[in-house]
Amino acid sequence: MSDEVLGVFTTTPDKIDPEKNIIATYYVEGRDMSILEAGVKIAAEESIGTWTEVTTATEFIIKKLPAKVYEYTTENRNSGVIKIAYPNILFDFETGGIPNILSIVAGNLFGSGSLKNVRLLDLQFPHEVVRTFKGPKFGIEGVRKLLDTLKSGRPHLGTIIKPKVGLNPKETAKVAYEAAIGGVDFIKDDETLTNQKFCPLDARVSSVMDALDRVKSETGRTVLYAPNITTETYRLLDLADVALKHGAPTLMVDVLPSGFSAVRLLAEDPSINVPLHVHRCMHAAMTRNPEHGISMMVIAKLVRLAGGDQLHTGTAVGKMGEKEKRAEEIVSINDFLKGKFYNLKTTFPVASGGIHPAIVHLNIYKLGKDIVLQAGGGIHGHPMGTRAGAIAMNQAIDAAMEGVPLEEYAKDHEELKLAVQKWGLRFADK
Ligand code: CAP
Ligand code: MG
Repeated sequence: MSDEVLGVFTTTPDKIDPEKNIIATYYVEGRDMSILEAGVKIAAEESIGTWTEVTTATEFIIKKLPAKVYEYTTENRNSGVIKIAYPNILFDFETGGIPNILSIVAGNLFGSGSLKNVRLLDLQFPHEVVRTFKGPKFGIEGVRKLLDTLKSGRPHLGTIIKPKVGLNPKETAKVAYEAAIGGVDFIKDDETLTNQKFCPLDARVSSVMDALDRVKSETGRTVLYAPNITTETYRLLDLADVALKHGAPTLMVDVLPSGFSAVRLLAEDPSINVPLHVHRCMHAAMTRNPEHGISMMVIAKLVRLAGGDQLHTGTAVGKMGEKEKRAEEIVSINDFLKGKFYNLKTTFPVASGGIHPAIVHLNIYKLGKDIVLQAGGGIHGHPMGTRAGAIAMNQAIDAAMEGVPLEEYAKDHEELKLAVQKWGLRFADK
């Protein structure tokens, strides 16, 4: 690699203003090249370079647009972590939005023949970028206000209607009613249910909302329902209209199959004034390999920019994810979602997948109280049915909030006792 190329695409940390650049951190494994050279391959390909020098570059291009490697640590001879600064001027934040950002910081580099592996670990955004986004309309505080849990600060209890597909609208509403009477705060469709013939969206939302209205008049409690409106982009607002017309108090979308722009389209539409629940199915295709892909932290940052009010980030213990490093990574993602991000509202982290009463304590202990704990099987699989399943989950949350050990609490709480008898005190995935 020539000194000239190194001169264009590298610099020192003191020359980098984080307000004038998007900072990307990558794990990189080059093929027969140093970690610095591997970083330069990325910086060049994703800003102004190609495989050879071209005769068409102008002074403006060479002076203003190159991305620059400004920090790197070598782990082995060919692998390490690098930081690249992409100058703001390289992007079209106003009209290009997240697609343009991703085409640059997470684009061709993944296919580069010079790199054996590359993983986008983190993105740091300057204010100039963040202020072009509206972010979540509700955030944790807004969702808590709807459910009147601001004062108690307890975790929200959610459920996913199970089986994940196949129930008709009336059957779905019956399960929703039982879960709501049992005490859940939030009910959602599963990620694979949208508008199938056996359970059309309009009839489903109207039946479920009738059931939840009944719960409201019988108990005074508000329970939220998020129908899944994941679809082709050009149909998204139509499906949102259908769901809202039938009273949906929240909407759900699968962000990776539909794209970050789907979330943003819903979040920034002035006629949609309900929280957005964001499911992350498909994420593990990118997030799971520690040496290649895109981290969940990056996905979480983009979802918050796009306007997701609730986002699945995983369980400290449950059925999904890699057990060993789960909690630590999730805690840092959840801290980002709950923390300050310029003027954007927060995003409520959702822990879902294999949750049942006996693992509630550990999840709250590791992930905190600002969490939506969702149980599908862990509610509808209760030996006495859905209502008792919801009661048992709430008993487990109460026990954790009061600092009483679960086994102790289960002694005089029948539903919890039965749940523990069925699932034991083990983790769902052991
Ligand atoms: C949970 C769930 C969620 C996964 C997603 C399911 O159901 O509905 O989609 O948890 O995982 O179908 O598995 P159960 P993540 O409560 O019955 O397990 O949030 O980690 O992406
Ligand atoms: Mg699911």
